[in-house]
Amino acid sequence: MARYNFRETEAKWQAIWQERRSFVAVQRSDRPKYYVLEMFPYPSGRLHIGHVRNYTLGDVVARFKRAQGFNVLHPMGWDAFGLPAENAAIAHKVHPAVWTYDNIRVMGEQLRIMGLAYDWTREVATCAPEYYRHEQKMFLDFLKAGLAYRKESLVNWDPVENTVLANEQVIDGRGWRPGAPVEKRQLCQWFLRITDFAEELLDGLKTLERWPDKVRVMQENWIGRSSGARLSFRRTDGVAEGIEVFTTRPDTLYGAAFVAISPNHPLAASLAAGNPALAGFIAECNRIGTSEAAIETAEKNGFETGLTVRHPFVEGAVLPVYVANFVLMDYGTGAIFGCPAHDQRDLDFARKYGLPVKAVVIPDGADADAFSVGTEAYTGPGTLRHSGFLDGLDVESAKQSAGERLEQTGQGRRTTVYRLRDWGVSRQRYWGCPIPVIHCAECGIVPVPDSQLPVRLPEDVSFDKPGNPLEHHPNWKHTACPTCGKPAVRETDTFDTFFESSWYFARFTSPGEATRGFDSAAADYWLPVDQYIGGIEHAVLHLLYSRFFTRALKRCGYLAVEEPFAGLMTQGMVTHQTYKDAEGGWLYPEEVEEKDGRAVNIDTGAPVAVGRLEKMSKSKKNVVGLEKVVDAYGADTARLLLMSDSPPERDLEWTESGIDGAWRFLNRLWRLATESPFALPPAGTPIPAVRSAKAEAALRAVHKAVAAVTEDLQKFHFNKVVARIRELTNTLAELDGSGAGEAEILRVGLEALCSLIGPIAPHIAEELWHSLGHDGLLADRPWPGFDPALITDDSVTVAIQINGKLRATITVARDLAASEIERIALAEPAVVRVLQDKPPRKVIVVPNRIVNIVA
Ligand code: ANZ
Ligand code: ZN
Repeated sequence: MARYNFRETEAKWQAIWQERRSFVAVQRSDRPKYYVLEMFPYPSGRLHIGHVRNYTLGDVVARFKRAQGFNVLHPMGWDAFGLPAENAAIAHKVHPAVWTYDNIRVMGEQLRIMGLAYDWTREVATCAPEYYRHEQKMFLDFLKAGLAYRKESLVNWDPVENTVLANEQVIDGRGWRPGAPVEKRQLCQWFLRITDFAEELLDGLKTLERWPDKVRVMQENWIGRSSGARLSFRRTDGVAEGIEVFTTRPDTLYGAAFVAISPNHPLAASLAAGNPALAGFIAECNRIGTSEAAIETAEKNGFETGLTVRHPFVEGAVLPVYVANFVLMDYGTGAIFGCPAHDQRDLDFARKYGLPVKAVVIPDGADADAFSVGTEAYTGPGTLRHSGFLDGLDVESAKQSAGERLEQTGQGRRTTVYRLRDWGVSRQRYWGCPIPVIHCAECGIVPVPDSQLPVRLPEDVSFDKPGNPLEHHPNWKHTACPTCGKPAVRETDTFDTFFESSWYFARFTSPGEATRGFDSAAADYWLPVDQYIGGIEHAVLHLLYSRFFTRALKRCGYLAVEEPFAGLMTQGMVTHQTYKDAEGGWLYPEEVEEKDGRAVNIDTGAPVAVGRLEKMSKSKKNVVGLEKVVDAYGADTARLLLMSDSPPERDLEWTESGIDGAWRFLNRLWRLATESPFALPPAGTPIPAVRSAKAEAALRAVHKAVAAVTEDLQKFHFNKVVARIRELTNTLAELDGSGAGEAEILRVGLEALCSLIGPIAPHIAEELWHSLGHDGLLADRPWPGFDPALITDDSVTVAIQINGKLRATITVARDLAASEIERIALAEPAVVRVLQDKPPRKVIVVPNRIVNIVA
């Protein structure tokens, strides 16, 4: 028996698709467009088999939609700027560009051998000046539109490397590389005004019906809208300027015990000037990173300033002012009032510093005078007490009422704040897009004129010194001011790499466009992306930045859409068993074999501990190389396994038996089509009207499979698709050619199988299609239809239960009358035996499904 020769076949069809430009997209109005996109990869090295799941998912969608008659755009490119390239430069003395383009070449080849239906003519690499020059222009347009600005902001400063670190580079308060304790510093940085769109970005989530709920909730929380009030506490020392706080609970004002300001509040700095102890406290606070998470987990500490402020409603009452490490400078106003009885953090703080705890919201049913708060703050609903004009109100009414009073007395106003911060895009890095501005001593910040774009990265850089190589470069930053012509210096910061990924989906719509990044008409035709596919780890930043960027581009006249991604699918991980030797070192799967139910090291025979299933990752060595699988089994087999067993959003376990099973199935399909024991009629032979019962059943199975697979593909239930294809293959394998119509139906069935498996295993499908006598490409063939009359069954199986126990099943005509079903059920021998001549007490018939008998 000839085995399917995947090696020749896969290469052959890949060459044919390429030669015929099968997947090259063109803008056309005669078909509905469909844009499917997988999050483009960072070219970090070599892909393993777990990496290609999401590309395969996208490919199945692309091929299916194409067959359904859509005009499909399915592009691929490289998110090519980033820190790993610089680390490679430091570790291996290879230039970041060389490292990056090497990886692009390797990974591109890996994607090609998977047979993915990309329009490679649109490939982009974001580190190319032809790409990044456009985002320099976009940035300058944002600057003009007031959407970009520069301000002092706190950064994580690594005092050893003399450089800024991103939050994710700070681990337990230390820099990730040299491990030195990190400090906070004020530095001038560029920001994009994403907060301008906070409301819109929040409201827009409601329109994204084809996004997973959890992603929408995560974005909602990230944007974090809070309604409350700002109010100003008057100082008792006569200084006119009060301390302004933000609160979501103005109803609790009568329970206020203190006011606290952030260590980075301007008032804290001015108080510290005459107070070394306070200055020391502030320095101590600054030793932890700027991230909210770092602040959240640190122990709550305060410093009493000696300042006091007046209560806004209670004549004569004063509150102490603290500097407290848990108050963030960049949320609300950077100052709070604390109400210990109704906020856990305030309560912990009050207990630590001996401040009063006065409950003002009394839970319903509790006694107002007896109710007190111990170690747990009360944050639930209730009625206001000990609260002057608020007494007797519920929490919501009290918030309103307190807000109104603050406004009437000129002490504050109701307001909404967002957790969302403006997007800091400055990075002190080499391998990123240069920020196109020039600093002139006379003129200030001067945008680089269009005629001088792009500002290219210099190639001759050295990574010998810590810090930013652009800063150290001997002459790159020295230039002439475009306005006055005097010597000036370039901005040496580069953009956060999320900048590039915030608009690449638009670039793909017209990748050769040379003036604005993309052609507006092309963007408006193709966008939004109909189906976006990627990891859940991008649920917030990348997806939120892209949504913002699209709106900012719209405001600047680049395009018309607001939401870049109409549909989103977040795929699960590919997992694999982990292995450890006796010393606790990880082992690769190929170093391990199962022998007599025990795992042993192939070379040494030493026992191996089989560990948990984990996400495939190099660090645990539980990876399977992509080439290894493709060399041994072919891309189709790998693709089939990647689509089998688990729905896309769930994890998928990669096993040796799984790949073997997929391989055996494809060979089975191959033999069924090429080694049929009876001759197939020529293509196009009509199915005879008179056919055997077996032929009739097989024909129905074909139409049912087409109907079901079509629906499952539409819903992305790819694992079910695989199951149905296997089922149909089994049914067709039972035909022996003896009955009328069987040969014709086997042909029709095989042709349908080619179409159905085509999106998943496109090479073998193309080959079988060809071997069935067709000249054109399967890739160009429309998706098969089905006859609705052939997919409904005219008989149904009905279960019979007696006292809840299944006793028999009967097959009856669909929609048979209940009385008739009851008669047949009661005559069933198994039922007669159990009932033993006694009439049943009750019979409940659910037509087409079940008969329940109570004996
Ligand atoms: C008084 C109060 C009493 C508060 C009470 C809460 C409960 P969300 O919901 O996250 O918006 N807060 C305000 N600005 C802050 C800052 N910069 N750093 C740390 N905490 C800050 O939280 C709003 C609440 O967090 C505000 O309401 C304020 O404390 C605190 F029983 O004011 B509240
Ligand atoms: Zn100048």
